[in-house]
Order: sequence, then structure tokens, then C-alpha cells
Amino acid sequence: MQAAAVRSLCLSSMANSSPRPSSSREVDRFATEPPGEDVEYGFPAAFWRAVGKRRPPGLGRTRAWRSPLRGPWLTSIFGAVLLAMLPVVILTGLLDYIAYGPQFRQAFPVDVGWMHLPFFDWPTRPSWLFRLTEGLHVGLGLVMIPVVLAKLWSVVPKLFAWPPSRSIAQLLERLSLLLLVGGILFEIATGVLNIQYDYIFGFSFYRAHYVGAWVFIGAFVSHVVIKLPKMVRALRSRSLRVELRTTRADTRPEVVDSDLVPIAPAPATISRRGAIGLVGGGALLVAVLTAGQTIGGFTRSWALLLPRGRSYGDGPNDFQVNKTAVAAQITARDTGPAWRLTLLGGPRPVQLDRTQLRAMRQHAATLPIACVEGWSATQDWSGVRLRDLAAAAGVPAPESAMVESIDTGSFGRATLQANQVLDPDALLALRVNGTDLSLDHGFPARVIVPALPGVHCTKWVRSIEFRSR
Ligand SMILES: Nc1nc2c(c(=O)[nH]1)N[C@H]1C(S)=C(S)[C@@H](COP(=O)(O)O)O[C@H]1N2
Ligand SMILES: [Mo]
Repeated sequence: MQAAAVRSLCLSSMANSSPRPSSSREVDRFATEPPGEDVEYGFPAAFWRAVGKRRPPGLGRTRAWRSPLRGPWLTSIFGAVLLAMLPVVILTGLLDYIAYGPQFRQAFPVDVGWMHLPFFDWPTRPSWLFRLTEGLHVGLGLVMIPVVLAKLWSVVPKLFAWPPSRSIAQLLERLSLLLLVGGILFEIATGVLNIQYDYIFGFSFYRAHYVGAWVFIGAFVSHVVIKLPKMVRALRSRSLRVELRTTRADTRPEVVDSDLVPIAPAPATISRRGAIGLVGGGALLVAVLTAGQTIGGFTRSWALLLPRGRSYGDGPNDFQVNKTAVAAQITARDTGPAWRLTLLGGPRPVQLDRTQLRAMRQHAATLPIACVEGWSATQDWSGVRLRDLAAAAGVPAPESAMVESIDTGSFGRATLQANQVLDPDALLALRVNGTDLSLDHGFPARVIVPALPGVHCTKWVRSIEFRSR
């Protein structure tokens, strides 16, 4: 059985003409380790050598994988693309955490102990800042999936290397690969499930995604430090321009000594440019099916991969609803004529009904709602400035403001920073696109603040407490 496999490998390699395995000891030639004693082992050498000699069946034959495309150059192409994308995904992810206001213990996860980041007040300008950081995080995170899969495909033989390592340093490096690969797959899986609203896991998404991110970041940084010189060398070993002109018929294995390069390559079923095109096309397809959720307009209907590519509402209120009034158990009684807005924090509470709010100075602003799940939608809002409400409450220069909703669910309250209350476009919105807010969009009143994460744009506001500290 095995002999037959070896024979067919030899035949196909002869058909391919290079490299030609020697007639003797073919089986050993596929092994990662040459059989001789010339292999270098680190401390304790005797141990590593003994491990190397006890090769379990099926392992250690990395070079028996037959795709002629596998090699350090192709792996490095995918690696370089990821090296460009991942820092953006990581940085925007960490920025999103800060945007949530960890100083008020309202960033998710709430309590990360020593793993928290230095806080700063999230700016309100430009108003599309959170739309950009969140859109990049979710969008690039999705677009990179085909590249991640291609990169893993390109190095999969290494998974079967034997001995698993030849020194303690190499063992640590390989363990870090476990965290690297496990980390990225975990972050992708939890991220995708979250934007699909699919909380099938029995743990907190936020905690898992955050802790997983740090595990991944650590492994990623060490991987880059270790592999960067190798990657640069590999990228220089072939010309991308030439590769993009090479047809399938002319596709040959890389001519370098590497675990990844097959000894007995099969004929190419796709050229390198074809493989790069396939992965690039896959990434582009994901981009097209995703970007609409934040670009909007006619592209929104292309966001097929995302459940909130759909819109809910009528006329001017026809844009995404995150949580409907029904889901939040908001009743007509809560929001009817008996509704009052209570302003707290001043000498005495102030109560306003909707007619009184409409009689105050109205301000209009075109601002996005940008949800952590990646979608965003820009609308024309109008209502009362939060700073006018602060003044009406008797706290003209608040340090923060706690907004509470009739909705007592987990997104039913949010604390705003001083700059988020005092920004001239920071609103308690009463109307959108020239008409009253619909119940689903937060009637009678909701918060809309430039660059504020969507989750803090509280709907069905009941009270605002302006705090002097
Ligand atoms: N009271 C309340 N306000 C809320 C929410 C909620 O669940 N309850 N969801 C928030 C989230 S996560 C987002 S993204 C925005 C979405 O606003 P929209 O449904 O009007 O599009 O509302 C925010 N305001
Ligand atoms: Mo959201």
C-alpha cells in the first residue's frame, strides 16, 4: 500500500521532471529529518534524538505533501498580506474597547483586572470615528478570513513534522504557534458568531473575545519577530511580477530547501497567480457582501452575510433596528402622554414632557449610529442638545451623565463623558429624517452623540443624571 503510494509519487515526479527522488530510500526522503547523525539538536540532545527516532506512522513526512505551490514564497505572500491587515484589526479592536468608556466600567468585558488598557476620553470628532474603527475591525476581520485559511493551508504539512522539535527553544516556538493558530481561529469564530447574534457559546462573548485577543496578540508579535527575516528572504526569492505572468503549465515547485516544498510534486492544478487570485477574489467577495452594511445606499442590500443588512421601519424610519420595542418590552403606556423625562443631578429633579422638550431650542445634526456588530447608518436627527438639558437641570458643566432607559435590559443605560454631553451636536433626539422617532428607534426620545458607540445611543430614555464628578 505504502510502496504503491511511493511508486506513484515517483512516477508523477518524473512526469514533472524535477526534483527527481533518488532510487534508494525514497520513504526516508519524505521525512522531515534526514536519517543521519548530522542533524543538530539542542539541549538535551539525547532526548530530542530519541524522540526523533520514534516517529509515529504518518508523521514526519512533511515533504510528501504534493502540491507544487507550497513553499516559503507563497506562504510569505499570504503572511505579508496578514501582516498588513492584522495590526489594523488588532488596533481598532483595542480602540473599540476604549470607545466603550472603561472608566465608567461599561466597556465589555467589565472586569478584566490587570489586562485593562490605559483609558482616555474617546473623542467626539470626527463624528464618523467609531464608524471607522468598528467598521475596519469587523470588515477587515471578515475579509481576512480567506487569507487566514490560505495561509494555514500553505503550512499545513508542518503540523505533521517529526520530531515535533529539536530544542527547547523550538518547542516553545511551536507551542506559540498553537496559540497563534488557535487564537486567530477563536477570534474569528467568536467574532462571526457575535455579528450573527448567535450566542451559542456558554460563555461571555466579550470576555472570550478580549482574553482571546491578548493571547493571540502575544503569539502574533512573537511570530512576527521570529519569522520576519525568513519572510523577507522568501519574498525576495521569487518575483511577484513574474509569478503573476506564469501559467499553470509553467508552474514549478519553489527551488529552495524547505519543509514546505514537496519532494515528489504533483502536477499543478492551479498556478500561483490562480491561487492568489482565488484567495484575493474570496476576500473581495466577502468585502462586497459586507461593506454595504456600513457604506449604505444600494450596497446595503448586498450585505447578504449579515442579518442586519435588512432594514426595519417605514419611510424616514426605515433603517436598521438593533432591538425592537417589542423585544425590549416597551409598551405604548410607557411612551404615551404619561411619559416624562427626568433630569437629575441639579438642586432638584426636573421633569419634562415631550411637548416641553419640543418647545425647547431644537438642533439638527447628521450623525451615524455605528453598532459594535459592524453595521452603521447615518441619519438626520433633531432634538434638544444634551448641554441645554444639563443647563436646564442646573449642572451646566457636568463631568459625566448617566442616561437610563425605560428598557431595563443590559443596553438600557449608558454613562457619557463630559465631551459627549457638551458637544454641540450631542442630542437627545426626538425626530429623525423630518418625522417623529418610531417606537423601534426609541420614541419618545433617544441619545445621539457624534462618534459614540451605537450601544450607548440609548433609546426610550427615561432619565439623565448629570454628574459634577
Ligand atoms: N434602551 C436601549 N437602547 C439601545 C439598545 C437597547 O437594546 N436598548 N440597543 C443599542 C444598540 S446596541 C444600538 S447599535 C443602537 C441601535 O439603534 P437603532 O435600533 O435605532 O438602529 O441602539 C442602542 N440603544
Ligand atoms: Mo449595537
